[in-house]
Amino acid sequence: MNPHALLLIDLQNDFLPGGPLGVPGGDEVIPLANALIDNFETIVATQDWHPANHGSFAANHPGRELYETIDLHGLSQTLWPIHCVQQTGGAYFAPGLDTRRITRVFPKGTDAEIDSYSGFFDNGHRQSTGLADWLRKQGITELTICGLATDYCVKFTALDALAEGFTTNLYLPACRGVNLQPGDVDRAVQEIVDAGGNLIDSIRS
Ligand code: VGL
Ligand code: ZN
Repeated sequence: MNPHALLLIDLQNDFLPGGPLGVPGGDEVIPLANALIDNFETIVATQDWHPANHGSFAANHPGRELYETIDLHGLSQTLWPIHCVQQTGGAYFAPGLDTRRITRVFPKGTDAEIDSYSGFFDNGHRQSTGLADWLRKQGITELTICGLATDYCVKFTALDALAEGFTTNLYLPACRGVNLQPGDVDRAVQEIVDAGGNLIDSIRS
């Protein structure tokens, strides 16, 4: 078994341009993700998968504004447009994504009370998705990560991957970010590098 797995982050319709949380250029990563898939044996995908009453949706906080930061049960929470509601089209993988060889999907953000940017843990590090244990059970020691959005779910997944001891590569050509504040994406990439992540711009499995 090849110990190097591909980790695809939130390649879902609602994060593509035109979606409620459309990431600029998000559609451009789909063909690059497909090319990566051809180079790996173990391919894991995360899926943002919220109940309709999720606490990260501005619409569930009357009087609050989109993109405002609130305190949600003790954690700082950005308020997002309604996105990736379970069993709705926006939560499904991008139609162009070659899902046939995805080994396993890890849903996240399923608890209405707490958001989950990382594919490994919720934002309070209270509950694990089981991803790290599953990877270790497969003999995986190295991850190449790409997807959406660089400054949220990709960033926190990569930081947790490093903290969990995985050799972590960020394939930047297939990452796009939100940049709510100018420079957020650049700062996210720097944080990943500072934590020990490798930036890669070519495929090496
Ligand atoms: C994401 C904001 C809210 C992401 C998910 O996939 O980066 N961002 N939910
Ligand atoms: Zn979300």
